[in-house]
Amino acid sequence: MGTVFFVCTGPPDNFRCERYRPQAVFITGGLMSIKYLEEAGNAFQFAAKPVRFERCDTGHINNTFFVDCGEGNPQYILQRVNTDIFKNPLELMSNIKGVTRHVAKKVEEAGGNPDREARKIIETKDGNDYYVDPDGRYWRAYLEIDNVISYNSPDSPELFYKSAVAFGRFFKQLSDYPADTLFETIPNFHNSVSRMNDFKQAVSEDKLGRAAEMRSEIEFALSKSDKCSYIIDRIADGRIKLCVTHNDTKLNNVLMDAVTGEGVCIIDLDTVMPGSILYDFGDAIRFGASTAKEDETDLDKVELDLEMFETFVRGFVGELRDTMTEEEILGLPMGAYLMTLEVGIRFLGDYLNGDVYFQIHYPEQNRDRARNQLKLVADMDKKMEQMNAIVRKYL
Ligand code: GN1
Ligand code: MG
Repeated sequence: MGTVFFVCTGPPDNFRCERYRPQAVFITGGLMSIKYLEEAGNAFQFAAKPVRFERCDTGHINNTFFVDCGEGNPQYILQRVNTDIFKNPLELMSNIKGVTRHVAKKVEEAGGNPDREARKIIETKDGNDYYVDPDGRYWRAYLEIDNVISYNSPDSPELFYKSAVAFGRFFKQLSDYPADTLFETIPNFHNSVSRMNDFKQAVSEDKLGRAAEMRSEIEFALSKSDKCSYIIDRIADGRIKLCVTHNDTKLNNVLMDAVTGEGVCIIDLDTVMPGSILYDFGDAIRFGASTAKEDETDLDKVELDLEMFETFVRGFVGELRDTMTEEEILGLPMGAYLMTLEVGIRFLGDYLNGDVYFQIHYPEQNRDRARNQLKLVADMDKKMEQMNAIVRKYL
């Protein structure tokens, strides 16, 4: 395991994120194999033929591999897109192409390095954005960025602050992007009302008879139904703007410089769509300002850290002061609340549906994730006044 592919440099204790930790090494014909991985690896315009693939286990949707093309060559990311979820991969890729080009241009104008500060799509040898394997599955590739770390939990407020600045900057870079040219890769992605309706349906169908075991969590979630329309009502009447948003602003979607700790590049652009800034703020809080990881099973460990909350507000609002309206700043706590509730009921709904959406690494993982997120919601209920007081300081 010692010589497996690492893109980070620095002391070993910096490899805090599993993204860069060799959990499972996939050498074709070795430990495990994924059908057509090697063919896919050979289809793209990489600097040399891949010598090793390493699986990245962090994401819950696509299958992601780090590709090592040998000493002295750049490294790449190869992904098999989950087309059960992203039903139109061509539209998906068209979004990503447009957005990455736009960000690259902004980086260049600011005198930065677009290969490092923007995701770079690698084309196939025949000039496409995608390789389609003989089973009809879609693969894509990106240039990997070196000397970066992706964190699964922020180990200091400073780091979380830097991630807030990075997400704020990304939002700003896309503020003049023609939103109407973006496809909705997953319709109603952060429409909490429709998420709640899906959840209710999963409860009433109770396909695997799991609802009885989850009765108290289900009741708790359902009791929050009337809060779900907070953001969409405000978008509908214009109090909150519809802009281009990332929609999956987990801390591990910012690559941070291994030396300076500054945010380098925002990744995972599958869900870049028109949305509200409250979504991006909220999702970042539910993931990064929790005192525990998303699937921590000791619920006593799961709380909202108000210091981290304020740190993120400072970085995010600081970066977006000129763009955000008072209504949006005041709505940030509800953004955090709803994004946490939403993913809680998505995990729980998926558990009831038989784990058909999120990838799991053990049978009850979606149940555990759901309990964790709903515990965080309960803690936010208690801390809402404090959150409101914090954001008012930044008006
Ligand atoms: C999924 O695959 P990943 O980890 O980037 C999900 C997000 C959830 C997240 C929960 C397309 O993201 O919406 O917030 O899991 N992405 C999709 O960790 O559904
Ligand atoms: Mg994602």
